Amino acid sequence: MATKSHALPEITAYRSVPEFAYGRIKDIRIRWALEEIGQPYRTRLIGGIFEDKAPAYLADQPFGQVPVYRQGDLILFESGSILIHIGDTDARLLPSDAMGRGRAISWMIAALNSVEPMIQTLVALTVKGQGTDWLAGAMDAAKPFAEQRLARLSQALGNRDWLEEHFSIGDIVMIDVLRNASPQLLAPHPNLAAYVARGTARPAFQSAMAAHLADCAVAAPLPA
Ligand SMILES: N[C@@H](CCC(=O)N[C@@H](CS)C(=O)NCC(=O)O)C(=O)O
Repeated sequence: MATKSHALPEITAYRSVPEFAYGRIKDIRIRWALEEIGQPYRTRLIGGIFEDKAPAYLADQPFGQVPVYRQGDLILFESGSILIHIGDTDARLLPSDAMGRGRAISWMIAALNSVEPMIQTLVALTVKGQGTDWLAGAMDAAKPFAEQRLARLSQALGNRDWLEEHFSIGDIVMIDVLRNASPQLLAPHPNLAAYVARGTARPAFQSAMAAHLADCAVAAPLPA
């Protein structure tokens, strides 16, 4: 399990992002987990999302993305890996028994690997395809994959509050992923819409989002 360190955790975040990404950057997942367990942290702002990243940043995050987590000598990248580390310090986020821990991590990886790519593809197409003649066809091709994953997820969640008996890092990532699904995509699954509403109503999410938005501005559009 995690080494206890008394150093204050630091996470990276952007100073500015384009409008479509405002309130949707993945440092929110980490802030949310830290807020859930009352762990104070500090933020290191690294500029704009599309600015070149300094070599020192690329040494910490090879893809130049947010978030990076630093605590003492420990430097982690990838939101999933960071959440397992934080979860290992507090069973309210990640149960310590093998079954509970494994199930929560399975859900978190399912969110990252089986659900997020489908939804992210639709978001990327919508952003990049605005005003093009290929957008409608590309959306028609990509949407069934997202619809199928959401239908399966809805079935698995059923009428439970959380993916397993207790709230965990699996719910943090799954809810954050589902926040990016369009209302039309969620509409056939009222239990998923309610699940997102339940998660984002948690005081820890609200505090995380407020802190995130306080750090981050909408970037001015690039000159034409
Ligand atoms: N798999 C990474 C994804 C991180 C990610 O997509 N970060 C975005 C912001 S939400 C970013 O920094 N994008 C800039 C880029 O990819 O250059 C994680 O979960 O940490």
